[in-house]
Amino acid sequence: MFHKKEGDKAVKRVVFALIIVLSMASLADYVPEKWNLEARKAFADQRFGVFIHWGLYAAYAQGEWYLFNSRLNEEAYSRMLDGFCPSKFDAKEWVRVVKASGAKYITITSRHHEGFSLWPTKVDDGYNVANTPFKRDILGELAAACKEEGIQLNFYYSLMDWHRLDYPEGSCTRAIRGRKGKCLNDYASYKRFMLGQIAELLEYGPGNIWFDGEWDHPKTFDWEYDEIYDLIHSKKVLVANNNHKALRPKEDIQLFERDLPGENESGYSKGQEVERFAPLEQCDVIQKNVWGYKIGEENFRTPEEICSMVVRAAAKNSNLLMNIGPDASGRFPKPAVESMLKAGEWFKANGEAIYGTTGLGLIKNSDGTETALTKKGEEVFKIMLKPGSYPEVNR
Ligand code: FHN
Repeated sequence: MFHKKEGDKAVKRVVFALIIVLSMASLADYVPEKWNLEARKAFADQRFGVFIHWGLYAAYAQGEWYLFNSRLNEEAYSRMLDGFCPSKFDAKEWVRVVKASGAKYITITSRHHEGFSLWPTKVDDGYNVANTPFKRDILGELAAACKEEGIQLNFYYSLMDWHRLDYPEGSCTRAIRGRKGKCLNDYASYKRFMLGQIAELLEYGPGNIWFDGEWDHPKTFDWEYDEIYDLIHSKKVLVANNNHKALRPKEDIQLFERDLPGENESGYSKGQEVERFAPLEQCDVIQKNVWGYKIGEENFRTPEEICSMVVRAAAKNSNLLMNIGPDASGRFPKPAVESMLKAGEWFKANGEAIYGTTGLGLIKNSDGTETALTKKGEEVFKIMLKPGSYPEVNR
């Protein structure tokens, strides 16, 4: 006997399976267009970029996870909106330092997990720079300065949100005080908001949108990326997602957090296959152990370290995205600037062995040194790496 209820259930199951299969088929059928392949190549050729983590958290000077770590109530934390006034912010000066360091692009946190936006977005509840005493469009000024100097600008965008109540609570967001019992858990509304913000960001002409925070939800959570990625691709902009997973179709750049591709140094990329046909990017920190500015943390990378990290990444066919966290005044910390400018001198003399090259591998020598191999055209560069020294390029 076939009951109607069971029949309905079976139909539902078949429809559900069909939806999954069809959505997988549409992803699997994805073939990157010509502009996309060219943009991927141009991105990979740059080899060295500067990451910037900046938001309200800079005013607290305790790193970008301060809201979470301090266990402050979100409502209390967000009052810093009235205290955000980085009087020394100068986009041209940032770009001058980035360019002189030998880096070719900037990726800035347009909005980190705390939920505060660095541009006067029209689609949020006012949690953005327009409602601070500073008022200025930080991303707009930076985009203009980058354009003037031929530096590409990309936008980090947090999927996870500690401020908005429509964001569906996940493993980490559950711990944010002040949200309990208030969450609407309305992904349709949250996705509309993200699409609105991303559309605004695309108007600044970025090279890529760099997502982060997917890991707040289990694998089964459907972020409905298709619509988001299609919007980004429609403006000929690349997609990157720091989900610590293998690349999915429509994702253009594989990311490695504090980790040389294939080495799982930070523990985020265990068993992760390294893409052979997509650009790779390793991100890391200049102020050790933290992305957003932390007062009192004086452990900054030396120029020798920065150059060696770029060389090691290049040997692995990857870019390196070195992070700087500007302070509450809007300035890059002085030791970061000093290291970056010195690194720039090395790139001026040796950039040929880095930019536009293909990585041929990293050999670990028995005496603790390493030999990095890169190639441009027919020319192979052998780069010797010794701890504490600048890399030495041999042809
Ligand atoms: O939680 C963030 C962290 O603050 C930082 O933005 C890094 C950059 O790769 N990503 C996240 C951790 O995966």
